[in-house]
Amino acid sequence: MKGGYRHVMERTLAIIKPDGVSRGIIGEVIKRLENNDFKIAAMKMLHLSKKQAEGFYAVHQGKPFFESLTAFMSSGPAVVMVLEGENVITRYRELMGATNYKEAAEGTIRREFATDIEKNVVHGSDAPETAAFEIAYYFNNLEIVI
Ligand code: IDP
Ligand code: MG
Repeated sequence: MKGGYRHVMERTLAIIKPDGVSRGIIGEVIKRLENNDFKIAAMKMLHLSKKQAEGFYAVHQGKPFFESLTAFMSSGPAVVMVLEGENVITRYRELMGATNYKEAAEGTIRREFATDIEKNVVHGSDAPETAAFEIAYYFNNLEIVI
């Protein structure tokens, strides 16, 4: 393994959350994806029901923020995307920044646009297993075009 760097082709699930859509920063997020060489393999807009948001965030069931988070995620339309590329899970999480925008690195999407620890504009899968579950939650194979 040259240089100790593993080249891993991956897919990840990205969401522009309802706060990002309602504040008119869909284009801003997509511009950053394109500028940073992320390949968009699938994309659509949808408005989750409360139940659908609870299913998507089932891993957080029982946490104090679960009720509020799933209400927020079902409060309006969101843009869901599949991104594909080498180490895309980590690379996209770096572009997003930390969950809490106050702790997010300078220049990240959350640092620049989030208004709240909950309303933090974007979602990204955190591991290959969660990415597979999350992609299948929104897309079938015919909808993933590369
Ligand atoms: P992540 O989106 O950076 O992976 P997670 O811990 O998976 O962060 O949490 C999922 C989402 O739940 C966050 O993006 C944020 O919207 C919300 N959230 C996480 N922690 C808190 C909290 O302490 N208070 C309120 N909302 C939170
Ligand atoms: Mg997460």
